[in-house]
Amino acid sequence: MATGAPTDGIDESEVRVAAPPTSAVGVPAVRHALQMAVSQMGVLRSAQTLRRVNQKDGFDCPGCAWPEEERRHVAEFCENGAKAVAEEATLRRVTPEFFAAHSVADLAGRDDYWLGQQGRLTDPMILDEGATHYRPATWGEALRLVADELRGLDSPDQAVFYTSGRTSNEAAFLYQLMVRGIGTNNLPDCSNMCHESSGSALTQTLGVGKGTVSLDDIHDAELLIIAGQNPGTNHPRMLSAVEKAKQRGAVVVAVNPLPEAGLKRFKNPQTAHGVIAGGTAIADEFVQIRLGGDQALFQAIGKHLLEVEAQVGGVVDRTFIDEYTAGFDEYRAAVDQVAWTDLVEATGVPQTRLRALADRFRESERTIVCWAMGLTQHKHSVATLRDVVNVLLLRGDIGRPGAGVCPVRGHSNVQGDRTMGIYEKMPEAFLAALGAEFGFDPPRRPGFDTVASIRAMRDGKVRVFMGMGGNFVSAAPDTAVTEAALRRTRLTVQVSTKLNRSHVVTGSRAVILPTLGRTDRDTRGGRVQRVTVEDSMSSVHASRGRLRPPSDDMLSEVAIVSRLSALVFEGEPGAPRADWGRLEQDYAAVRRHISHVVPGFDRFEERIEKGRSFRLPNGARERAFTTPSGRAHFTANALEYPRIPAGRLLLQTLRSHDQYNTTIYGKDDRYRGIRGGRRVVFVSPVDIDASGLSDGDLVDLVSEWPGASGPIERRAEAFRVVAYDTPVGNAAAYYPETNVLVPLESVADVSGTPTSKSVIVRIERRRDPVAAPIVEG
Ligand SMILES: Nc1nc2c(c(=O)[nH]1)N[C@H]1C(S)=C(S)[C@@H](COP(=O)(O)OP(=O)(O)OC[C@H]3O[C@@H](n4cnc5c(=O)[nH]c(N)nc54)[C@H](O)[C@@H]3O)O[C@H]1N2
Ligand SMILES: Nc1nc2c(c(=O)[nH]1)N[C@H]1C(S)=C(S)[C@@H](COP(=O)(O)OP(=O)(O)OC[C@H]3O[C@@H](n4cnc5c(=O)[nH]c(N)nc54)[C@H](O)[C@@H]3O)O[C@H]1N2
Ligand SMILES: [Mo]
Repeated sequence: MATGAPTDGIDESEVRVAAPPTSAVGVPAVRHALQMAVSQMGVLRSAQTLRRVNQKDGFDCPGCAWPEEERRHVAEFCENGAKAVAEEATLRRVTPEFFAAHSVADLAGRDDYWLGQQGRLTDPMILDEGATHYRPATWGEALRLVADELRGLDSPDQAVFYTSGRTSNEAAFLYQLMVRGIGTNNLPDCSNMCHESSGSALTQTLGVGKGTVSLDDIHDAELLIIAGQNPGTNHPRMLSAVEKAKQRGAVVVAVNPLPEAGLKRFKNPQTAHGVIAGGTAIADEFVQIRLGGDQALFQAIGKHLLEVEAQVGGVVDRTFIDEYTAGFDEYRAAVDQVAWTDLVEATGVPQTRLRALADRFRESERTIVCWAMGLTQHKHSVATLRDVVNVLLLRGDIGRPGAGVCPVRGHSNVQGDRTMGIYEKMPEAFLAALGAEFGFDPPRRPGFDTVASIRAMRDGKVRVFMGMGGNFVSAAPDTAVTEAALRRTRLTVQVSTKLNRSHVVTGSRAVILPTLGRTDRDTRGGRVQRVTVEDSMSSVHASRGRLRPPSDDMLSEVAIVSRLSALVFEGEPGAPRADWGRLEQDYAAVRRHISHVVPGFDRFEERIEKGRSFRLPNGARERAFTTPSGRAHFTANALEYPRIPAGRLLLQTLRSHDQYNTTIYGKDDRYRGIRGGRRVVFVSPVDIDASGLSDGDLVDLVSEWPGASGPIERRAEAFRVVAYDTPVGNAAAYYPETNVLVPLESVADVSGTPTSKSVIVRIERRRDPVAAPIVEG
């Protein structure tokens, strides 16, 4: 069976490669975003919609979780936010007629780009057992089908309930209530594939699995480290904050295997300086690190700081360490033992440069480390992030203005969903409060995370898969295994805004429940309802859509969960006691429940009135560490880094500039000089030479993973080799095309996150080089 997006007839001979640009954003970005918006929404709707992004009383941008500046200019413009909005607010529609014209097999033969371009889903659809086509259904019939299947389970653990990070706080809270009411904690989410390593490391060391800084802290930092993150594409609004810090004298260091354009120079489209002059140089220093070398980098910094401390003193913040932390001696002993030769080998950075970088920490009174997927998606990610924390603790850089940890979240409400209880192992205090509020007994057995869910489905232990947003099939690792796993279930249910692969790789039966997005007006109980979200810096605010929904018969996520819950719990004695009919009509009633269950949400309704926002409590920020000991913890971590076998490369799978995770906006990656194709693999010219390849060759990528009887191979076909500035031995290619290569078994220690940034591959030549002209950049 073919898996993943189809690969027949792929022709990347049209791919154009040019030298990557040396700056990001600026006027071309604005032009590009407007073109995409107008093609999806038309001129009028584009103007109306883009004006309201992230404005007070407007809607929260579905693009990313970076917080808004307090004083927002009209149209704080971000190219990729505008693209995310345009995708959702598109005027294209996927109607029952569309499903009548396209069989599921036909749809399965299209790629993610084509599927996403068809537009917004408008009607509940059912795929009956053995049917070739989805058929339209009423809400009543579709929800009844799902409820009956859930009520018929032998055990509640035979169902799995996934969540992606766009779901509002209100919907997420009701969803986890429904799931726990059914009797399981099987609540995998996109975070398991994303920042789970951050949560694991920070909870253990600082007592809170979230960042400790605010936007003001970013502005006030003296030293900003941006490691394993490509903000020019994935968090463009972050660059405005970094620009402000730079204007106040901050030093910025980018740590990345790739010289990403957005880290070099930022042309702020809001300012004359950005538009007319050359923009702001972002990184004062670019550390081109080997994939997976970051733990070594931070150990090197800690080692140098402690060496200088031993020689001349005055480096570490002794008062802070004594008063607030534990484990310092163990940490010191551990870094004392690591050899500089190993640190240099792991990072690919000379010792003198490592020491010079450490001196920047010594010279800075306020340091912030920002990171994203480059640090979280490795086998040793949790240890890496613990070593980041170690260095900040040495200098007392936690819980003081202008300093701290800044894991930069992905989806716009991924952090809020977790706060609301979307987690397979919520702490007892939360479960107890939930049970008390709704008069039932929530299950205490930990549930499945994403990888455990796939394993359970693969092994035939799951009958129902439900997705609250997202695109599980394409986002999850090991595409062939994941697809086969989902096909073993009896029912797959997707609550979605847009068509994607998860609608065409199904259980024996499938249901599509179309839902409202952030930009849509949500009228319930005669009033336009608001929802709330939490950004990457723990700030909660309301979001209200304004656009007319794609069809009049659509339901919000809150309404879908409420109605489904009412059907599932009908006549069930031990079910949560909730007035589902009321909750569906009045989201303030949902918020009232949240304020009783979730810490930090007291006076919830009042605090989000009139576009206001409030910050959730964060002990680490106040140096009131909520670890069991009440202290922040240094940790001693054995040094790990990837060893690459001879003749192999270490592949990272990452995002292009024209995609939002599995949603593909277009086939260009402007900031890396790529146009017209996505099946490219970036390889160092040294490795290209050494393997007898040439730039422009067409190759297969083959990943290798040890199996019981010899290595197991996974293949991604037909990629064009692009000579690129990446460390020798490292390569890069886009996700989700390469997810087929990521073994399900390959996960991060502790957090269980798939190791999407370190896949061992070999490259096999397919045929003669495609003639790919180099265009002028
Ligand atoms: N436009 C747009 N915005 C998005 C998204 C999107 O797809 N499109 N996705 C959203 C989501 S869910 C997320 S999680 C974020 C993702 O935001 P990012 O984490 O920026 O996304 P990636 O493309 O995975 O980029 C990883 C970066 O880390 C670097 N890197 C890879 N491995 C290593 C390593 O071992 N060490 C170091 N130091 N660097 C490394 C890569 O070269 C790349 O620059 O963005 C969010 N925002
Ligand atoms: N190889 C590899 N794999 C990865 C990654 C990687 O870097 N490399 N990154 C991982 C990361 S960081 C993440 S976060 C995951 C992303 O995994 P997911 O969150 O599952 O994937 P998305 O592509 O963001 O989901 C897009 C779909 O969400 C639906 N949607 C959009 N908005 C809404 C909404 O408001 N409500 C509802 N109900 N549905 C909506 C649409 O139907 C759309 O098709 O992928 C992970 N997978
Ligand atoms: Mo993510």
